[in-house]
Amino acid sequence: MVTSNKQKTALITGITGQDGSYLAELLLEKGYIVHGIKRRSSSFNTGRVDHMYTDPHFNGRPFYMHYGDMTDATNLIRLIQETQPDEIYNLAAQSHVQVSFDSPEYTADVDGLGAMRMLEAIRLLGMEKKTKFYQASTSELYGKVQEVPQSETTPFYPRSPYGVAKLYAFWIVVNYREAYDIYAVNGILFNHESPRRGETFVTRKITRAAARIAEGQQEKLFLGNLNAKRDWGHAKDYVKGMWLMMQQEEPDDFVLATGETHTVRKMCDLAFKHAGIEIEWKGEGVDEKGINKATGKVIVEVDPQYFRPTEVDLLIGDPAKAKEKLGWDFDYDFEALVKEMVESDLEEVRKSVKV
Ligand code: NDP
Ligand code: GDR
Repeated sequence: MVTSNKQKTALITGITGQDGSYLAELLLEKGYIVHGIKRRSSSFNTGRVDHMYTDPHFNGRPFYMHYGDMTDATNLIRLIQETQPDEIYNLAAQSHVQVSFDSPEYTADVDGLGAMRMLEAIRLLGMEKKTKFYQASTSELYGKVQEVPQSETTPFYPRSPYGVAKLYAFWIVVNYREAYDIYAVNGILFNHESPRRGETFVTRKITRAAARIAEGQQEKLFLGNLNAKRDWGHAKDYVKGMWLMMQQEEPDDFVLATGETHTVRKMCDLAFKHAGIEIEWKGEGVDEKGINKATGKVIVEVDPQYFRPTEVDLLIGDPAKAKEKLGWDFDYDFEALVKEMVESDLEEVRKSVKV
């Protein structure tokens, strides 16, 4: 592998996920050598990053993938030793909050201990002065509402095994920073979405269904809690913030958010509107139904199987510190985000219908 002295090397865990794919693009554009860790799977799981080998814009740029897993410490140590990264972005996680109630031990292992394994590898290899570490922390740490808007000083009160696992990761980052002087940071990121968002997260589930219903490919959409409020931004904007956090004089933790919050119901209204459907809401609680105003057909129903044992009711972040100290800001507002996601899903549905 030919490398110039100035060229930085990054290692991204979770590169095949939504954020990993956008971050890899950003770093390749900035001239980094990018290494990513992917999991062995019985089917293809690299759909979000394959274009980095084939798209002429990226083709020829130094992009390498390695097999690995956050539960496998020796594998992680070897990969860090072999790739000698200047910056590690730890994005790998069992990232679905509802799934974490079904798989709490696995979630703790990957999301909590996984972060510690990476930090411990840096220490074991004596790379404390060379390698910076970014941890994908989350607004789920805030959980039960303590204050709004939530900032770096708001107390944590996680409400799921996912949130609790990420709490361990948050504090192990702080501890390794203080104990071993590692440049290690937490990005406390509020929900961020995109056309690459996994299909079981609520925004993508809604935009996909809106497109499919508009094109006559689906009758109804079943959702859980319509009253939950989230601060939704665009993943492309948020990976820029991750990079900025790694370029500072001193390591520190930052919130990235838009400062606006919307209910799941509002997200539905907007997505369906972009797909050409106006929704009218009737009923309450589990009997609440979203009706297509033009046809009178029920298109959204509440299904209690999607309710969580404990819910995070309201998230709204205060990104003032990131704006001031990092110069970070976002380009996409909520409306632009939803529009892009619906348009992308409409295109996908229309393509699949033609085949
Ligand atoms: P995704 O679910 O899209 O991606 C998760 C990535 O982690 C995938 O590449 C996945 O691999 C990988 N992964 C899962 N388990 C393991 C494992 N055991 N070993 C190695 N890799 C594994 O998440 P996002 O891109 O949305 O999020 C990135 C990170 O940011 C996550 O840590 C998430 O918890 C956190 N976060 C996300 C926010 C958001 O709104 N998106 C907000 C705040 C934090 P595979 O593709 O094979 O499944
Ligand atoms: P979240 O995202 O739990 O905030 O975690 P998700 O999109 O799963 O849920 C958002 C809210 O919508 C409600 N909801 C539904 N959720 C899903 N998935 N499916 C449904 O059918 C449905 N109906 C209503 C949920 O109850 C919830 O209140 C995301 C993940 O990316 C985490 O990894 C990340 O840390 C946080 O965002 C910030």
